[in-house]
Amino acid sequence: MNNWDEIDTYVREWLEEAREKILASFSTSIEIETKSDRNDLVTNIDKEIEQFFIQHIKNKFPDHHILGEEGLGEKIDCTNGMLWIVDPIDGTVNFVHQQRNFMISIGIYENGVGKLGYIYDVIHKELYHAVHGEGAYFNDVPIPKLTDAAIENAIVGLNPTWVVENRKIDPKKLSKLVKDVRAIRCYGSAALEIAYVATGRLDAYITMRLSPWDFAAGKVIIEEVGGIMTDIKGEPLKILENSPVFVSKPSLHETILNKYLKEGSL
Ligand code: 2AM
Ligand code: CA
Ligand code: CA
Ligand code: CA
Repeated sequence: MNNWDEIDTYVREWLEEAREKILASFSTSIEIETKSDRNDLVTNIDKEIEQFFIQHIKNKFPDHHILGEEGLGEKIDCTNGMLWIVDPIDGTVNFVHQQRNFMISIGIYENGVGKLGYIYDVIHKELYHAVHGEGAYFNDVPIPKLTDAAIENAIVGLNPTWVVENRKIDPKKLSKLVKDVRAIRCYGSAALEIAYVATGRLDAYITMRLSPWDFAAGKVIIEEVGGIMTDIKGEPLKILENSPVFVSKPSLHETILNKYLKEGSL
């Protein structure tokens, strides 16, 4: 039996310490490298913060497993036991260019079930978190269950990358969606956008290319407020696999899926 309160206390302590490190890094010269393409960046700070969490987790919970974006954790191929899924900086391009609009994202899973989720907005000092079965919180205030929104009143998080020619989706499908909704927003941090759906600032978020560390924490949070997170076919996500991700208020999820995303919906 795990002591969730004990884990929660440590996570909060480490998030604060990580925040201090990130803020201090703004007055240093940051080393930036590209990863898969020129829009995919990593810095020495991403690596340092990941290493910081790994060291603390290993020290306090030696039998827990850790998957981190920068690969400093373990190679994980099964969900047995306790698994921490860590994105030290989600929104690295924003971190580098804007020094805002990035998050620390930590999902804690037990035998494949999301138990705790933390998304921390370092700059605003705002914590989104959820405890499986108990609810989700914004700065420790309970987040109300999501109510529905009509498509014409909806604000949808979507990167314009997916509305121009691309290899993942027919751009015509998404351009119809862009025309029908009230507004589109693109923040450049998947964790932030999922947290925004959970708190009703966005009604839905669609993206074609996420990894487990981008959505692990968000999934725990969104499900606690009655939101739905699937791939763009409406299939459940597998926690260790890369996938397109579609997260939304409940009935809007069905509407967008049937009217815009499914095969033959045009
Ligand atoms: P990251 O900043 O941790 O890499 C940007 O639109 C969002 O998508 C960010 O949350 C970013 O996470 C994530 N993302 C996932 N894979 C990406 C990739 N290959 N290139 C750029 N961003 C990626
Ligand atoms: Ca990255
Ligand atoms: Ca990420
Ligand atoms: Ca990252």
